[in-house]
Amino acid sequence: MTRLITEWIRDMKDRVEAWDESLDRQVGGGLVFIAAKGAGRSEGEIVAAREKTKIAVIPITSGQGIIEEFSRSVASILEQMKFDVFITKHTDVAGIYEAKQRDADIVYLADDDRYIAMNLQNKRIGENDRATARGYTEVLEGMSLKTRGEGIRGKEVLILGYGRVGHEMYDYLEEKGAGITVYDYNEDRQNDLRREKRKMITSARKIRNYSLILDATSTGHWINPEMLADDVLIAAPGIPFSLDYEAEQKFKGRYVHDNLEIGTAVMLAYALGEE
Ligand code: 2YJ
Repeated sequence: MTRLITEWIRDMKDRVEAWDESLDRQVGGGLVFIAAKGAGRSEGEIVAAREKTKIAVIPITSGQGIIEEFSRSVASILEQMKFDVFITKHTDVAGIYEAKQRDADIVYLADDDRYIAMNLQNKRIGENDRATARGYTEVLEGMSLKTRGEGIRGKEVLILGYGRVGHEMYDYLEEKGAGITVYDYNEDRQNDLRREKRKMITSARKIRNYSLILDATSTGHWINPEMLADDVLIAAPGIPFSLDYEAEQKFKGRYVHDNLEIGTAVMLAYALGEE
């Protein structure tokens, strides 16, 4: 799994508003819309929760420790969704205690393995892998509706990368009734796919044959323009971003990629209480 580095998120708090607007233009809805869709809720429920939900972001020092700007970036995404957010002064267990003392309803916390939003009132948890997979599947569907006037039900979608997020994408695409093919260069994962009798391609040259792609790989910059169909749409949570510089230029407007925003937004929709 990719550990975020400060460089990738440094200016997030200054860019999140513009990013949200560009998401809206490309997908037909911004962060709140995607959060609601990804968690199977209505936008109204999220809007109504703003007034009564206080969120604490707790820096966690375990493992490789604090990532400078991580808590600030998470907070800025939740603020962009117009929620009341604070970052605890204390870290770790003392931070959880502080959050509770200051009346937080939901806490956000991440170590090197898991990133979760936990509702202290009702025990609901928004988990980042699932939230990211579902949010980005909705992004792909939104892009497809916007540019082609059709959703992804009955269409073939290629998942790149069969790790934790790739698996979650598979389950959600199945729920949505899409056809699914997976590409992973790792032989152990190819064997898993064979065992599970799931459709796959093992040659990166075949990626060109697909016009809907969900990318959950973390190699970075391994896709060049010749590897993609001209009309491709790509929803790509994998970090670092898979497209190389030329592909990024050529396919501008045909992909959505972020470093933290969509997963964080969908986690909130999962963690919120029932109406
Ligand atoms: O609190 C902090 O500053 C750090 N403990 C944050 C750690 C963030 N964790 C990661 O980057 C992990 N790779 C998990 C993120 C899951 C993204 N899918």
